[in-house]
Amino acid sequence: MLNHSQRGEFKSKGYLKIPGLITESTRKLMLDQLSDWVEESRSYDANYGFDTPNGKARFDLEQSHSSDHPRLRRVANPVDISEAYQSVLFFGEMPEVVADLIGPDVFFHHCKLNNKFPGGSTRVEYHADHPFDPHTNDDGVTLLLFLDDMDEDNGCMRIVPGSHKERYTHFKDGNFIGSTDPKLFEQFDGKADSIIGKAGDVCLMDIWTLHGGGANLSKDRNRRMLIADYRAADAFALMPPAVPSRFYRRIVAGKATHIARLREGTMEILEPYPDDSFFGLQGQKAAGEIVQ
Ligand SMILES: O=C(O)CCC(=O)C(=O)O
Repeated sequence: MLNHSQRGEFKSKGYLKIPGLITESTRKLMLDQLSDWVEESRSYDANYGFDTPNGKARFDLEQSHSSDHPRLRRVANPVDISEAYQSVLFFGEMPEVVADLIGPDVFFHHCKLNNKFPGGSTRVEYHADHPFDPHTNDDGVTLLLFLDDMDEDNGCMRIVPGSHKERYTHFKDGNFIGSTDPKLFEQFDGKADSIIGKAGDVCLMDIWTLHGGGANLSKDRNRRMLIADYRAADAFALMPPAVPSRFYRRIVAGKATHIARLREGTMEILEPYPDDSFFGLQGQKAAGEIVQ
């Protein structure tokens, strides 16, 4: 599906945008499902849905969440509970474009649905994805599927081009902090590209590429995005997955192998973090938590 120049762009910039990769009817199915989850969240006042492989909450609520103003900011592994999400991520164009970059043999690692509400405070600090889930090799892609039009006004992703060729610690004082050093954020902001796109577009990102995203400052525009992590089939985890899916290591292109390929180098290894939420790890409390 991808041509030589698209693959070259991915290699040099660490990311690649592809317009219009899902149909309007598929997008509607995914959004209808999400609306049901948002409705359901009205009856909770703290993170919930502990039926996950590691017992951490599937549904993550922003601090300002209430039954009148539901603020479901993230669903971990929607594929585990929705066929609409399974068909998008396991079949057709998504695995195909990923296999063009890291294939032929690819497995699904995990996914999450980020939901930035208009006027919400949720933001994402600069980080790379590989440090969360280190493997024996780093042939991996994070796929971002836009469920809404996105720009700076509603908190689009910001990606630092070329950063996949560099390495930044995600540790501070010996602890994994889920982001790079906050002192560097301004510098990254000066270099980052705003990933502006239309609903249905996709952005493919190297798992070492630094990225983040501001809050949704708009009055009335949702910013809903599905994020899926895929790895080469010969990459084997160095520790349990941070957000385990019941479909972890499902082959989506090519075939499985039991032979690990190793990349020479060094790698920071985190302890599994107790926080139920990625946002908690980055210092943003969830509903029902006490702000110190
Ligand atoms: O939703 C965003 O703006 C960024 C998402 C992200 O990088 C993440 O959740 O790991």
